[in-house]
Amino acid sequence: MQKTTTKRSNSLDMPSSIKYDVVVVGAGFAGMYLLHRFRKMGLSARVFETASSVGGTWYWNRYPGARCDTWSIEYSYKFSEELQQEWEWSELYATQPEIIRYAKHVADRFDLWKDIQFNTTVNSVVYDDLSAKWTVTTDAGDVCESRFCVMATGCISLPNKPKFQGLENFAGTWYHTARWPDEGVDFTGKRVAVIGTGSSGIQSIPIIAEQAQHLYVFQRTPNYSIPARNRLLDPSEVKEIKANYSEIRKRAQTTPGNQARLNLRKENAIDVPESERLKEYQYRWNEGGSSFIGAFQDLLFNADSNETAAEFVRDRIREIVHDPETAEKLCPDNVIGCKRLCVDSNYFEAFNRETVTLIDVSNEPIECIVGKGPKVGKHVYDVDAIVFATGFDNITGALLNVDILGAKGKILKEKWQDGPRSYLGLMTADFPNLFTVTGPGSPSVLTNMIPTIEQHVEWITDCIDYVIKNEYATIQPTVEAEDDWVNHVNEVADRSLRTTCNSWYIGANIKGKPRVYMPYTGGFPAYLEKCKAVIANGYQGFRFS
Ligand code: FAD
Ligand code: N01
Repeated sequence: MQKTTTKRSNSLDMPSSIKYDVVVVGAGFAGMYLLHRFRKMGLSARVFETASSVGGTWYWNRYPGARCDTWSIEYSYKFSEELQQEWEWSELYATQPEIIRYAKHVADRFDLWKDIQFNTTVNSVVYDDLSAKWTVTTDAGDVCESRFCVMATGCISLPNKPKFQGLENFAGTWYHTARWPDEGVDFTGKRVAVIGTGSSGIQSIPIIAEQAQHLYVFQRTPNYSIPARNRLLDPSEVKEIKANYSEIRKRAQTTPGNQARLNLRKENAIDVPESERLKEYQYRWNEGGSSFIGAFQDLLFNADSNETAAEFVRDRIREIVHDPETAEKLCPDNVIGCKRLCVDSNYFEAFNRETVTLIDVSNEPIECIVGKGPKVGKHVYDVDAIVFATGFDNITGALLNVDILGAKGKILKEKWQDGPRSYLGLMTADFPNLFTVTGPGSPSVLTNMIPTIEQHVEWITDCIDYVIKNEYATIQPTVEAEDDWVNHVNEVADRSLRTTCNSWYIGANIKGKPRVYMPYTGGFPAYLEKCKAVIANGYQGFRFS
């Protein structure tokens, strides 16, 4: 279909409005694949992206040590057999630069660049009841009209920059891991503070520790972390994987995390003798990576079972870290796997350096930042640089950062003020023809995200195709279907141990955010079946106009 330029009739001062069939917000792996699919459907599509290039997460998170902790072979698109055969991953866990090279290769291969408008942030997305169209406005002054709108704004994309009082007085330089300078930062000879010990802190701390004259790590909550045991991929291993790629991808879909390597064992930890449990934990610890949590199927459901795995990891921390007091401070006491399990390369080992000091701020928080650095109680830590590894406003943050107004002037922020309400994480009632990729209520961040994103993109594009072919004007979920799904998402989450800690999954990291477990914990296979059944039953739970 052709795009046309029209003048908005209601105001002579308004910029000209361009019409598209679809507008996509975000050019990460979700936005890129959406564009490819819409093109194949013959639709005119425009992607708006704040960044100056593709890759989303991997464009922004360039901090030292940034790499995926999903097996690179699986953390990649599967929609094109040619693509997955031609691309060569060099390591078990790909580095940020390698993932960006991959994203650019995809953009080249499928000729995506020309329909992506970079350096442009979408400010508002407003539905017009009469025309059944969305008006999208950007900070660059674009105003465009589209029939469908897909928010591919990312689950982990809006940085959480904690509002430390006095930061503006800090005499040194500060950074956020998710907005790292392109040219990199050399900490050689510098005194550095890292605030935050989630996945980003845990990946960057060992590398900053190698460079810094002295590193102070400010830890509010210790985290469980499993060694990555990253290594180069052997060419013969890659050849074998490529020969069986579709098998591996199919197997992944039968696992809760959409990841074949996770390898969930069917037994319960509590049912096997202690010696066998320890053997399994040791095996997985030696293998490395997040498949540790797949050691037994009840680890995230039975507190006693969970404690056996948690204590195993604490014992490894006590073994690695020489100073017993530091080791104890690094030992988490919550449920393992409740917060996202971290994967590291020499994280705990970094605390054996004389130049690394762990500052426990669990009881006494960082009061403020003064000219010299962070102040805790009476002590000021005199540093040249502060690294905020303080995470994100996850899942709903980037979405609600856009002013989204639906049918009859409904405001998404208001609708979701007590927590997100979505049918399958794909659509929300009263916002016709507006889709979300990996939205709240979908397995999203609990899975290997690229193939999970593909499943959403395919569902959304097939749905739009259905709407067009059947000559409907709009589609949206019914309130009943949405309520049922939200209740189901909550029930399933409550059955697990996942709601027992202050994780970002539950919105606990952002002041004032409603405490609702946002991702779907029922596992990828159950979710996939539900999505297929909805279509098989004529888009059950949706209504058309
Ligand atoms: P994103 O990659 O977040 O892209 C969203 C894009 O939308 C961004 O480029 C953003 O700039 C843009 N955007 C947002 N709002 C607007 C707006 N208003 N206007 C214009 N543009 C906008 N997942 C895994 O499965 N395995 C891993 O190992 C893994 N590692 C990770 C490591 C890090 C450091 C982080 C932060 C996340 C990691 N993730 C991992 C999750 C990761 O976010 C997803 O795997 C995936 O990259 C998400 O792709 P996306 O396209 O949905 O979103
Ligand atoms: O963010 P986080 P992240 N004072 O929210 C602390 C993905 N990811 O960027 O736990 C002191 O996990 C906060 O403390 P607490 C992955 O999904 C993946 O590390 O709230 N501390 C916590 O320690 C991950 O889960 C990969 O008590 C403060 C830290 O900051 C998600 O992105 C790599 C504070 C934030 O941890 C987010 O990870 C990186 C304060 N005022 C990211 N405010 C890989 O796959 C916050 N903190 C490898």
